[in-house]
Amino acid sequence: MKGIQGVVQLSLLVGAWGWEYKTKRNPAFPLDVVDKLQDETMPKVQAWLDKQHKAGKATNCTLENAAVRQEWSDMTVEARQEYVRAVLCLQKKSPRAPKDKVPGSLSRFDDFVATHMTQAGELHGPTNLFAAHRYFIYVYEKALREECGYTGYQPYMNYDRYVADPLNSLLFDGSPASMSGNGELAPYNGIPQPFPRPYDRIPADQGGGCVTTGPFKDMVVSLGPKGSVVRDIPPNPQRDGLGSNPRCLRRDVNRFSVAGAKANYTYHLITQHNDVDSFYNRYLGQPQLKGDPNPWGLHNAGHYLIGGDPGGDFYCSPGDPLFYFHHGALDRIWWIWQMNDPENRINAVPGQAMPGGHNHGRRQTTQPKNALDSVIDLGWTAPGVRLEEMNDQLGGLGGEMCYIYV
Ligand SMILES: *[C@@H]1O[C@H](CO)[C@@H](O)[C@H](O)[C@H]1NC(C)=O
Ligand SMILES: *[C@@H]1O[C@H](CO)[C@@H](O)[C@H](O)[C@H]1NC(C)=O
Ligand SMILES: [Cu+2]
Repeated sequence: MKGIQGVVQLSLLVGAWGWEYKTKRNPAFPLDVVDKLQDETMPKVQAWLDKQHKAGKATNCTLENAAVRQEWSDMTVEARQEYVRAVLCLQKKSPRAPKDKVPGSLSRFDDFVATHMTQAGELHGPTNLFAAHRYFIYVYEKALREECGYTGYQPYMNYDRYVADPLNSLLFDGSPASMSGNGELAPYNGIPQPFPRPYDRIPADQGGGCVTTGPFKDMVVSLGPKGSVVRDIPPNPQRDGLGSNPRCLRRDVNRFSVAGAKANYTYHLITQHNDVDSFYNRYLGQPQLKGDPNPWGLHNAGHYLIGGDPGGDFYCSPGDPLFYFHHGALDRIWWIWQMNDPENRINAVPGQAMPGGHNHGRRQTTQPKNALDSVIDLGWTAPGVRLEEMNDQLGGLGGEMCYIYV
């Protein structure tokens, strides 16, 4: 108790919430509006946890023992290299996916890509999108830790830090402590978007071809393609994309895309959408905001920052290891939104009021009345869990889910 109370009071005195006792932020990046909003939200998180504990729930998860997911550029060089090593390790471990069905999975890393492909409906219906991706990232983080000895947690990216000059950032500069750089220039036609012209596509940027720098320059992409927009990728030998199709990692680090994920967009998303369906729709960029020059929505803006192959392929996107940074970022944003009104938002599930929303994309033939009771099924990757457990990252799964973002 003593530790955290001390920090809280000290921080309140100086008018800011920091988690300095656990992690240092990189002073090269002044806090943006979303960082500030997150810091302002922390007392609400503490109050919510106190209330949960009084009610006898999630008794072992506290802000003191919660795992901490950091922004990539806030991590030390050593921590970034340790993370990179863990991902490379997962890419060398033997796959567990059934060989007959998924011959294209060449490693444990690929197992997750294959899961995202085969369970696409499970992961992407409106009721499931947030919670199922939370679970997906959690299970991946667990594999890095338990199978590859990683001692940290899954990093996320704060898009705003990579808007102006991504290729000279700590994420993409191609150094050994980066996640590798851009692909070589290989022009393609941009990424189609469901908006009226001139917003009907995100233009291509300066990449699109094979990645040639950094730790993932020799990475072998095997699964897919299945829904890619990048040219010149050899087709997969299986129609379902699960066959083996070894090729290079292609990337287009796309500034036109990430322009739609500047901090002001995220701030607007979190603060101007009280009900879960409008939050969900804005997250997906629907409908286009009046006069918005980058209307892609946070979800697409972040995905196509790392467009290419497999990053820009709806099914195979986790095949670019940056997928987990992007969905981590979205998970953080959802968490900040939830925690700004936990009583009303922690168990607010999108899509239940949308036409067909509750059943959209789901395989279960009998739907429970309440979406909270539905089961997130990641196939052979992880045990099924009730959706409600994933809504609570500070106490779900009997306290196993217990992490914060800083
Ligand atoms: C965010 O700021 C940009 C200018 O940098 C502006 O064009 C855009 O409309 C803003 N978006 C929102 C949602 O405020
Ligand atoms: C809380 O207890 C659960 C179940 O025993 C365990 O899995 C989890 O790691 C614990 N959480 C913390 C933060 O100690
Ligand atoms: Cu997905």
